Amino acid sequence: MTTNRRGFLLRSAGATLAATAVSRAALAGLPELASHDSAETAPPLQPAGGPHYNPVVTLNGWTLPWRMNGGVKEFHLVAEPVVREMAPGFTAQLWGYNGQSPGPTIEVVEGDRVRLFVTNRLPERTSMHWHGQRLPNGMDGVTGLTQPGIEPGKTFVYEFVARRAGTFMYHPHADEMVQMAMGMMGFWVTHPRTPHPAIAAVDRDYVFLLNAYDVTPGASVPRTSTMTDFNLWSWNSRVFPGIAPLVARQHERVRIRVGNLSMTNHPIHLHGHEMQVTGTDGGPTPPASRWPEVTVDIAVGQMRQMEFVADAEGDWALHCHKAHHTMNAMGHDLPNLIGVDQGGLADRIRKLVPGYMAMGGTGMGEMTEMQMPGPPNTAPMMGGDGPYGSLEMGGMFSVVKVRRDQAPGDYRDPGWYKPPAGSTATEWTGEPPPAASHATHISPHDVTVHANKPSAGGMHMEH
Ligand SMILES: [Cu+2]
Repeated sequence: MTTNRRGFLLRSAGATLAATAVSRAALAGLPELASHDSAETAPPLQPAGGPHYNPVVTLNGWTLPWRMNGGVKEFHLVAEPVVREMAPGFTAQLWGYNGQSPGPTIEVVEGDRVRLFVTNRLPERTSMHWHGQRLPNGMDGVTGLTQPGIEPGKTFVYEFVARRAGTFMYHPHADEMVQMAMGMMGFWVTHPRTPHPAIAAVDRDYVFLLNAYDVTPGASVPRTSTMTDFNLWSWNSRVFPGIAPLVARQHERVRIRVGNLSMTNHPIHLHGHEMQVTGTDGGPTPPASRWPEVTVDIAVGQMRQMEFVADAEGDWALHCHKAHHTMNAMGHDLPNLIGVDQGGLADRIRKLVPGYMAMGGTGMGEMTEMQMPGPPNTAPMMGGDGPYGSLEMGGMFSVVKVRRDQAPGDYRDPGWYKPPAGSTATEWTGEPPPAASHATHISPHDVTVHANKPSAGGMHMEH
């Protein structure tokens, strides 16, 4: 049985799970299959019964309901093809769990005995690895090493005690290159059972995974053999402007937990505040070892939990600092034409590369305003309309929205920040600066154009 999104929202809003009252016969079967078909951020799933914890919020995702069965928390994950809206106007055909990529977040308490049913609805075998967990070797989910693969149509059962509080993830250990490039991954949070000296109570606790895809503009299925040259850099399989904001009430303590299952590192940069790394997938960092950062680099296969006090009101950018990772599909493999008189140049290149469009002669910002057309089902190269025009961003970018009047526990987008009068950068209207003494002129012959590049990420468009 599939729980639709409306049903899920109603259940989580009621802070109770229907799963607590199931018949004995039902408990002998698989847990009810919960599925989620929306890319909106679901409200946090409040724990039914004790112990209490402040649940996490999965950006553009949701948390998997469970049922109690004889003192064991039971979850049901289904590996299956999914359709993911990665940004408005762009939908990808991925593989994921329970209707989405990434799969739902699993949230438990230290000491919980957990039973996880994993059903395979993919055309090839898979397995599930519980990244970072202390567990019996045979539950570690490495195909061929600790278990046979889960063949299509089959269900495996994993069971272990969540021994260590912290930040974890799950992903297949089977045909990894294909299955992770197709979006198979999910988040796992184990809350401490009793207060832990190195794990602070926080007011907001956000989680997301860093992932990347290579989808040819106009297509919808990722190329899985790509090693480094991805063209969609995403958080929870979403690209800006499709990534939800992280909302906080002023002075709240905020934790952001991030895991990296892409193929390169991502320096995650927060504006206007200082963060501390309070934990990794190896556990909480000792408080005496912490130092302030405004950019935290997250290497491949690593997780970092960062914390800060949201004491400055405003709309603060949170993004990967690799500039190519805040661009969407069509921004790659372009010649730099800044300062170039392009008269006739594009026509000449078009003879070599049908459908070629040039980067703008003053940079690429101008192109976001032109709303350069791409093939159908292509994320805009960069964009996102803010209160002052285009943000000229794509990919791994979002906004931390800190508001004095945001109610505790309210995760709704408060809209754009309205700064106090006189506190915003404005145009100088006094005497203009002297004109530049000389201007650089670049001739078209100085520009390198790779006419033989395949069209994977470039702006080679068919008309
Ligand atoms: Cu990055």
